Amino acid sequence: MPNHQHIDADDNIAGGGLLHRRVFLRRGVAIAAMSATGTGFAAPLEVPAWSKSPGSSMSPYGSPAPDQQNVVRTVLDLYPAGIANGAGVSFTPLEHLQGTLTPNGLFFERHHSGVPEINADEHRLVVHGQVREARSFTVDDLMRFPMTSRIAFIECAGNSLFNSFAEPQQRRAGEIHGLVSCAEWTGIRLEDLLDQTGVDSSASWIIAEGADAAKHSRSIPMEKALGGDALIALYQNGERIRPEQGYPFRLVLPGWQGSTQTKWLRRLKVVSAPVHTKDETSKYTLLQKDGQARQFHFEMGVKSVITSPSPGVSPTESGVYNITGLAWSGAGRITRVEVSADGGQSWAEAVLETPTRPKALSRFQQAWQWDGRPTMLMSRAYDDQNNVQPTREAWYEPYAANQIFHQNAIQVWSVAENGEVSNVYI
Ligand SMILES: Nc1nc2c(c(=O)[nH]1)N[C@H]1C(S)=C(S)[C@@H](COP(=O)(O)O)O[C@H]1N2
Ligand SMILES: [Mo]
Repeated sequence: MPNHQHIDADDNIAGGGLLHRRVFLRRGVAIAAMSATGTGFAAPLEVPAWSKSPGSSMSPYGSPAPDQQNVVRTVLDLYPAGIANGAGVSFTPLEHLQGTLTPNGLFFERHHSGVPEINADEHRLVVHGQVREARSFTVDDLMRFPMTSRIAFIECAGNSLFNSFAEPQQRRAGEIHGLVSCAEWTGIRLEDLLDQTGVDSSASWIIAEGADAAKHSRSIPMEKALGGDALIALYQNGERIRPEQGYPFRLVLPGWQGSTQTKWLRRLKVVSAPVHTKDETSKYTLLQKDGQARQFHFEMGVKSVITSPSPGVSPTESGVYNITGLAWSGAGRITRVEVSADGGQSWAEAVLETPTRPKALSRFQQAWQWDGRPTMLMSRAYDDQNNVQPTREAWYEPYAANQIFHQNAIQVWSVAENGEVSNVYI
């Protein structure tokens, strides 16, 4: 490429051909041509078409960047159309996201009977049962309470169930592990609400029922309800909670099974024993080897997953890469994440982004120089309650072969010579 540069006498700032750096600016064209190798920068900077006239006007509500059409949830209807509409899941595309908060439009969904169209003016929250005074609250009533904000993940008990299959399923990171999302929830402390009705001393559980056709219902121990972190959430990342997440409000129980966090909440009944609803007997129980099913296993286990590299997010050539991923624990705070790039023979402590918050997603980073040979990448998380993420084999130990819930085993990504990443069991 022709390069009409000229070196002035005062460009020489030292002997041996050392030049003032301004010559680099003059040599812009040559350097731009070199930038294919990653060493150049463009100068002089051309003025692109989009900079030559004013852009579009302000908008009442923003939208995602234009090249993000593939950054969407993967929707999985669990039944054929017409059988049980709206019963299914949609997965957060974890491999496309950074940071630790999930954009509201990409928060995963799990509905047992679709998203009800609730008229918020007519919707009520009834608190009754073993209380001093039963009450019915409108949305406006609830809006008058003092509000608390808390960053918390929600994870479906069925998250990662694809790794319970006998053969490893070839799906993207989010399509295996994306039934977890994290938001800043704002609402009323459940404790403050129950203070309004009073709770009998004989009461020890609360039934939380939703207004959807499934009447999703769970029995919640009183200790969690009064424990300080339980919320009736009206806001999600600052805006009113989305219809998919439970508009006009939902229960948020940080660290617990998603299933316990009743959306479209319409009733809290204070009782003295769990009521064994369909949602805590036919589902969300953990079948053991001995044929017994463990009920009321609420806390989500310590877990992590590498989101890059991952299937579809492949290294292209040997060189230095930044491995990144997410870690979380329903028991508390992530204290350590280790990464292995040799199939678990050796581990390095990854860098955790701080602050790490209890019962919220944490992000880890790990520099990696890939030599271009096949290898296996894994991550292992630790929390402040002395829990360690198990291997798949160790995780399975107590369970029957078809047990799928609370799958928090170490994910192994195999990297092939051509950089392709796949899901493997070791
Ligand atoms: N009313 C009602 N609440 C519900 C559900 C439901 O189907 N109906 N699904 C539960 C399950 S199983 C999960 S994992 C979470 C999912 O919350 P999300 O859709 O906001 O991600 O909501 C829980 N609360
Ligand atoms: Mo769930």
